[in-house]
Amino acid sequence: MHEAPATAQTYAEAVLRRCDALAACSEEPGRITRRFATPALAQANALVTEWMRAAGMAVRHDAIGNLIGRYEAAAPGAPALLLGSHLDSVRDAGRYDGPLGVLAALACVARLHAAGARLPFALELYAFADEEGVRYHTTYLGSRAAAGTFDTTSLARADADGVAMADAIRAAGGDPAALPAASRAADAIIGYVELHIEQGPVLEALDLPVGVVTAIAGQSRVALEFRGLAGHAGTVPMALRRDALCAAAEFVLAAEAQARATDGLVATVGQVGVEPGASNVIPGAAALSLDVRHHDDAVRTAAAQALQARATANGARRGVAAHWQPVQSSDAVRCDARLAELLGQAIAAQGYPAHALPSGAGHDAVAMAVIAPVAMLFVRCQGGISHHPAESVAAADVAVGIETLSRFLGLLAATGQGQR
Ligand code: HGY
Ligand code: MN
Ligand code: MN
Repeated sequence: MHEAPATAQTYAEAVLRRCDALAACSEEPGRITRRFATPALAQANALVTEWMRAAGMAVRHDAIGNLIGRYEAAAPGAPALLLGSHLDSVRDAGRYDGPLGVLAALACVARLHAAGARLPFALELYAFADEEGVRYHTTYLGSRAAAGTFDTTSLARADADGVAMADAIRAAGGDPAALPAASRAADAIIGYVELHIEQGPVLEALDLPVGVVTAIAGQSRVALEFRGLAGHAGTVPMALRRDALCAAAEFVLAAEAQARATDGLVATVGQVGVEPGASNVIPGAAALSLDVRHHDDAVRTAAAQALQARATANGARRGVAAHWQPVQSSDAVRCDARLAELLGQAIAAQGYPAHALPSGAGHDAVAMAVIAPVAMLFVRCQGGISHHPAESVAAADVAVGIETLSRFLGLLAATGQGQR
């Protein structure tokens, strides 16, 4: 008897089981940490390779280590729609930020494969190798390589263990010299579409399973170091100190105050390092990371400039030098209205309102927007929690995400055949 095609719910439950399997691919026992070009990421890639092949995809890696599955079009020579998300993670991560987008898109391909169906365009599914930028503090390494915007000067960056990026890429089986070949020709691409957990509270507050992303906030990442003078904690009078950590602490609170006072601005100091780091020594140096974001690039850059001036002034008052080193900056990206409209139609066809919302989080779509129109579909996550092991999604919401993406592919195939 012909089995009824599996429902979106069935695929969603399988996707969640696969997210659990990927969660075991970690550098750290008992928690999820899967950085760029590590054996843990290679382990995850091996699992996803199997799953891609089972869905009828031809699988390859590119020079930076992105995993790419291709599902052929009905006819040869057709352009491709790119789907994807990332498999790298932050430290002590949740299991859905990245993998859910890769595996939900893969479920849509598996549905086509199970039905023996082909679209008028090919599907290429990217499992990007580095979106978070945890190992080298430069985000979107994988998607920048695909977009042809990879900054080759970052190949010399060293990680916390002193391993240069170029060496890490080679050790993971990639080839820094072949990075130009990883970039995709824009004229052969219809667009890039990414499903991702919302990582925020809006969909849950509206009691909606999915939403369409309108734009992705721009972000500035800075390495900031305060250099004062180490000294004896017991003998240096307070008035004579050049305490680098006090200058840094004052800056952290100033950044928070500036963000609280500016609508839509967020500023975060996520990393702090103190030298020499002994309890009876006045800190001579304090290193901070700074992450500033806003959906309006002018507001973001003005805020970063004001914070740089604040760091210098605070430091000068304390006899502490402030060294401000921009690490990376990515402008805000608007999602493509036509693709977003089709996502909205796919949502509405299931009886849900097509709620549109901006993304405060960065995504590989930011990098891919250089070579293709991009669209994103958010899936509700419990409490909006992310970058945390408590990250969680409901299978029913993932099912709506898969159904929406599947319907979107049909609409794109029917409306102008998805030609750019
Ligand atoms: O930091 C971000 O916004 C993303 O999770 N990489
Ligand atoms: Mn992500
Ligand atoms: Mn993330």
